[in-house]
Amino acid sequence: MTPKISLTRYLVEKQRVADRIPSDLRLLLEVVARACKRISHDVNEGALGGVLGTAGTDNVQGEVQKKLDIIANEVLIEANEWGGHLAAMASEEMEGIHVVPNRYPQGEYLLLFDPLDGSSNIDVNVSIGTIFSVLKKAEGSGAGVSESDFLQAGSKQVAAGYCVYGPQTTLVLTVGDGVAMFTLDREQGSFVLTDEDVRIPEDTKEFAVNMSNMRHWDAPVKRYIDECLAGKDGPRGKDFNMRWVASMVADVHRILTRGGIFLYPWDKREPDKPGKLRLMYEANPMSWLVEQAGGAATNGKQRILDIQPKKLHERVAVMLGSKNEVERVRSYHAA
Ligand code: P6P
Repeated sequence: MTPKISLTRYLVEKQRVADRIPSDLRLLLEVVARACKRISHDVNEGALGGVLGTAGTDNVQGEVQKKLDIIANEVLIEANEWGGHLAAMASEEMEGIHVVPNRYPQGEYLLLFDPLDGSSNIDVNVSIGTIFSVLKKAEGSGAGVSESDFLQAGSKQVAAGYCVYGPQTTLVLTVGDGVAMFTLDREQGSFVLTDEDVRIPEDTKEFAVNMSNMRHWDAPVKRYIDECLAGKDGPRGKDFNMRWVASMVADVHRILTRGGIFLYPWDKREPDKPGKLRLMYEANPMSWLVEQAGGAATNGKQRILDIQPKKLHERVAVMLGSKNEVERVRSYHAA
């Protein structure tokens, strides 16, 4: 029987053969994985754990916080404070950065996360997830840490991933040489390697977008979706299927698993905002995972990973997934 490769063994072997994972980064990734196991447990308790519903507060984005948003954020903060691998953390749920307290040693890594993405789905028992991105303080940035240390393009990430809490709890990770998936073995209490070379098909017949926003889109996005809807009698010459979970982690996991294109474009409801999704802890980690699996990710005008962030919580339009479809959408923006 093929031996089960645990996340720990995978990281140790990746460290030994590829020298891609220095010890502090390996510790960081194992700590994040353990935090995701704890979040998975809390999510799975649902009503039995009294964790459903709202917390009665809004987050920095002005969105109503769910109890589990706050729980997940606290689990990640507490798990990562003491290890000595991090300088600071940033979260969708916190306005400013969280600097590692002086009572603990500080490391060189910066951890960003959306602790529980898709939380509007919690109360209706639909898949949600934790998204994380790892940066390093720039060489020579000196002692201390500030928000400006985080403002690095997505191409500077040293690790990125998510944990989807669905029928399975699955951790998906890249450190820059491909994408691996690990499924939580609840009997062993460990993540087990279940796909070590995730590849996205370059073509697809499946798009993911919130169609209710169609009247608000820019012409290039409307053209792309209209052509998909026209099916085999239209310019694409093939029929398309549509999926929209309204949980980015679930939609991206489907695309990493069987292909597809995900779109959350700019729309004229809030014209001053480039998009709904956040660059630093949603679009960047997901875009790196997708590119590492052979896909592509654009904001319509440029590669998402090339965007130089100006603010920690800035938003971005996102079109990512099967390479040839993303390229088509990008070309419509350039037309
Ligand atoms: P809408 C969840 O709130 C989220 O940030 C993403 O996970 C998801 O793709 C999107 O928003 C859903 O947005 O407008 O369709 O509810």
